[in-house]
This record gives sequence, C-alpha cells and structure tokens, in this order.
Amino acid sequence: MVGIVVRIAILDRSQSRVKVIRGDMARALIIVDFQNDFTPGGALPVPDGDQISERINELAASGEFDLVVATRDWHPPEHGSFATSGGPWPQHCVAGSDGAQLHSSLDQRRVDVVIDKGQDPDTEGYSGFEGTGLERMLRDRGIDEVAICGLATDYCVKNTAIDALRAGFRVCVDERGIRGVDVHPGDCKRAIGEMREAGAVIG
Ligand code: VGL
Ligand code: ZN
Repeated sequence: MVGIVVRIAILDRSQSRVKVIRGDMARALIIVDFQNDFTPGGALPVPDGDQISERINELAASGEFDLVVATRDWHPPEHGSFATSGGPWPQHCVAGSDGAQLHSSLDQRRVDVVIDKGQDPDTEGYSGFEGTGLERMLRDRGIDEVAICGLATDYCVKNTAIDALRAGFRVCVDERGIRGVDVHPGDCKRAIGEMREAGAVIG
C-alpha cells in the first residue's frame, strides 16, 4: 500500500451527503457568535463586527472544511451575565429573539450545524464547548483540527479556542475573521497572546 493516499468517503446520514475525510486531517470551521446583537445596531455591538462577513463566507465556501459549525450565544431572559442580574453585560442574545439570530450577511447554506450555548443561567457560557455537544460532535466526525473565526476575540473566540486546545484539537484562529470588544484597551491583543501561548496558530 506504500504510496497510496487513502481517501475514505463516509455517508453522513444527518446531512444526507457524502463527505471526504482526507488521509491527513479532517477539519472543521467554527464560526463563533456571528449574531445580530454583536454587530453594529445590536445590544452588545462589537466595533466593526459586521466587517468580517466576507471573510467568514470565504472560509465557509473554501472547500477546506469537512464540517462548518456556527455557534450562537443563546441566553435565557434572566441570564446571570446580564446587568439586570448583577452581571457585566447588557441583556443580549436572548434565546429566540431577533438579536440572537445569525447575522443576515452570513451565507447559512454553508453552515452544517448550529450549536446554541450560554443556556445555563449561572455560567457565562463564553466557550462553544461549555455545556454543549460540540466536542462530541467533532470527535464523532473524526475532526482533528479546527479553524475559528467570529465574535468576540476577547471573550467567546478566546474561550472557544482555548477549550478546543484543551480537548486536544489543533487550533488555527483566523485573524482576518475575528473582531473584539476591547472593554479595556489591549484586551484583544492580550487575548491573541493567550491563544498563541495555549498553542493556537494565529494566521
Ligand atoms: C460574548 C460577551 C457576552 C461573545 C458573549 O460572544 O464574545 N461576549 N456574551
Ligand atoms: Zn453572552
């Protein structure tokens, strides 16, 4: 078998289509919280948060990924992170609200799976891996490597990337496909440093 590249085609029943897992690596794209409330005009806008849509759509359509996941911050109305409950943030991404919908500039035809997070009222739920089936899903589909884009660099992108590394995935963070809030100036820069330090490739 020397010299033969093994390509395994599996029928993914949930998607009713055949995916090819490369002999080398299977990759997923994770689009973090690209939602109305995190874009200008929303309840907790990330400056220029809408500007990453072209890059996200380009990544999702690139053919580089075996699976495209979009996470949504999806909070109950009394979530502990809301100022009304003593938390740091204005009310945002209440489950089912317009603000919680994926931004209309995202080409949702490219999204295979949507993962809702932040549903536990008592934890921040910044990471897409926290209290969700994301890790299991990636493992079930043989994913080795994840690329991460979305919002916000210094919160949900950072925590998702660090949890992905902890779970043993290789992680690339797409620098052109992220934006952050920078509540304290320098937060985004520090977040990128922390992700790199934890083992992520920033590119
Ligand atoms: C986020 C603050 C509060 C994020 C979510 O998606 O980065 N930030 N909830
Ligand atoms: Zn939130």
